[in-house]
Amino acid sequence: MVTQKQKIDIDALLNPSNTDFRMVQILDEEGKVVNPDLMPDVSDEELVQFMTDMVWSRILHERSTALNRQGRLGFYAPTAGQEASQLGSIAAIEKEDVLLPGYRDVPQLIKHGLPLSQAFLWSRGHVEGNDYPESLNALPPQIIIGAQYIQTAGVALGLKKRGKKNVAVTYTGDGGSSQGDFYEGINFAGAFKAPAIFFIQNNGWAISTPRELQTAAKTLAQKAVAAGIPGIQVDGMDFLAVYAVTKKAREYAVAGNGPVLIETMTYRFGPHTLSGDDPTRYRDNEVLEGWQAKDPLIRMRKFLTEKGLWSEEKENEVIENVKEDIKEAIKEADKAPKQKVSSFLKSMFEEPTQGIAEQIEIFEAKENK
Ligand SMILES: Cc1ncc(C[n+]2csc(CCOP(=O)(O)OP(=O)(O)O)c2C)c(N)n1
Repeated sequence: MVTQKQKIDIDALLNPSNTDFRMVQILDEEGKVVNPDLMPDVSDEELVQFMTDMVWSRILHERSTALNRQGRLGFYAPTAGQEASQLGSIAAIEKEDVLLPGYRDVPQLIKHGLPLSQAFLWSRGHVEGNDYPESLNALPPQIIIGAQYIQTAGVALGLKKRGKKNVAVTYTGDGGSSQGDFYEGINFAGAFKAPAIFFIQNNGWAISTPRELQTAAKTLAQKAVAAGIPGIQVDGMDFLAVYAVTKKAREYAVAGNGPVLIETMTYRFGPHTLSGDDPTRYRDNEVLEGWQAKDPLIRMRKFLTEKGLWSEEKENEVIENVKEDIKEAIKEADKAPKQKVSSFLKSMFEEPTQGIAEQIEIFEAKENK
């Protein structure tokens, strides 16, 4: 009998045939519907709200940049380019769901219920920026890359154990998807079927490290395979696609099936943060221009204008309202008492530990001099 000799073909292993990580898109760059089957069931009012949210975020970005340059804001991580990824996902999330954002995810946090004045205080490093209203189901933005993935797995398991029909939602970047915490978070949530939605906002860069050097993986969505959970890649410049995919992922998680990993293909138009990063030193202007043509606001504007739901006047009205809200919020933030080290220490524990209590005493003595 002739037996077929088995061989180990490592190259073949690189091409798993059971996975499809093609990018989900509904609206193309021209604002044309390319995938009508996937169109979410939303009203005209909702469509207008989606565009309003993105304009709001773009203006908030522009004003935050100016306020930072004037010394009136502190830390700021630019959001321009990521509006569809950020606002499209949060629009599909319920207020009772728990949000665990990263430092670039302040727009989602505000949409989830954080007063704008507190977002500004957070930027200034003021302790009151982290004193959240009881009704806000969120943690403050995480600065440690990837750490929020672990917290999300735990929060999601807690929701499940309490029998809640809610999800925990988190975001990291392409850089964050290389961290140990990332793998631990998705693995744990998968093992315990915890209702979590894990976003990787692939904006092309982790400071100056390009996506190509981040990993040999073809997509970041496929990292879900090893954790035994679904992974999906979506056009992160297409609000409707991000919204539709997030809605489906939420339904899946709430039904008890476990977590979902979503990679949004987006781009950071500006610098990494306003703390000294200069992207012209490491990236090609032509590539940036290519992505600017994919601007999520442009395609949604075209789509809605065609439908007779949007106009220049409407957009200007939204812009004026946003600018007014921002002025008011800065005024409100300015009213906060001067930042004290003792306030930070006091906010750490309900009952301060002995060491903290001693430090509070030392700092209060200095502050009261
Ligand atoms: C554990 C950890 N290592 C390093 C840093 C410094 N750091 C801040 S942002 C950043 C890059 C993150 O890139 P990415 O995850 O792609 O997110 P993006 O900023 O592009 O949204 C790094 C390395 C950090 N904050 N935490």
